[in-house]
Amino acid sequence: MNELLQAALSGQRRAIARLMTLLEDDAPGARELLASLYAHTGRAHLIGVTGAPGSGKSTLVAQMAREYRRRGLTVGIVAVDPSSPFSGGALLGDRIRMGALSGDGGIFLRSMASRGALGGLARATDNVVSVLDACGFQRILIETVGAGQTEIDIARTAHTTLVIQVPGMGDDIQALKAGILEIADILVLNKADHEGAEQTLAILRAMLALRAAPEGWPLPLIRTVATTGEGLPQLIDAIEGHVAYLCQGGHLEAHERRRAAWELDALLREELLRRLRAQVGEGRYEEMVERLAARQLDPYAAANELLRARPLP
Ligand SMILES: Nc1nc2c(ncn2[C@@H]2O[C@H](COP(=O)(O)OP(=O)(O)OP(=O)(O)O)[C@@H](O)[C@H]2O)c(=O)[nH]1
Ligand SMILES: [Mg+2]
Repeated sequence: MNELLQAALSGQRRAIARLMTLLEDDAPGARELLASLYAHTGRAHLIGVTGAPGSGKSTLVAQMAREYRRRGLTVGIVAVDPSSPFSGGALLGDRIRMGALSGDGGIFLRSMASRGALGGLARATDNVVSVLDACGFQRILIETVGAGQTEIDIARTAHTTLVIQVPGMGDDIQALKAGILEIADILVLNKADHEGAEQTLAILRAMLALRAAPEGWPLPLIRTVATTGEGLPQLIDAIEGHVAYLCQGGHLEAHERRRAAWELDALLREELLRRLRAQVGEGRYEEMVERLAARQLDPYAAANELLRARPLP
């Protein structure tokens, strides 16, 4: 087996980081590495943490890591969109360091820039998660800013998805209406020390009560103060409850099948598109885009024409 892979699997931190970088850059040999890696994955429990900018995700993730370490579990952390400029939040790495967890070999943190990841952020995240999983980290926390597609993609990756809400009406409740409840396995009201927390809690409870009676997993609502660690044992208990739930009755297998199909479809879509575009030629493709933009064609007609197109002689 590849030396670097061996070193990473035996827990050498520099090797783990280097392996992640190779995969991120899609360096020569990356595909083979990923293939060897894959056989070692499938043991970690993946936990997605999503919510609006500044809702306290990084602070919460640092506290979750601390609580898991107390319980003797190792933790990998992936920060997909570290601190948006407008929230005033610190980088997750800073929070981990502040929490004096950085010297702990049972924690591995990787930050990912959302720009420029080859093959898209979701795939890059999957690769980092695979490395952490293969290297034996038992719980993997994935922080993403709730901003549409990314959070949905991460929810597909994660076994357990936490949706973070904060006190206050308006946008937060709008986000819930926009279907975020569908991806949540656990709802968290963070900043429960803020004014209006009780009111928001009441609204959230009412919304949960209004939902069609869920079969199986009853979506829990946990209140936390990430800055002090209040509510963290309850949050980790809820996550572990979900782990236990998934392990019964084939839920985990169903989740893995959905995820596998989704990953395969994503790769096929990309490759088929690449082949089709190569076949029709960039010129004709661009021409079709122009005609579409000029409303000379509708999207279905344009797609059909390209699908029927034969390579130019
Ligand atoms: N009062 C209070 N402040 C909190 C709480 N949780 C987080 N904060 C503060 O809220 C700010 C943003 O926290 P972050 O953890 O950086 O939030 P984030 O969601 O990771 O932010 P982005 O990654 O930038 O989207 C920081 O100043 C935190 O100290 C909480 O429960 N109560
Ligand atoms: Mg953050």
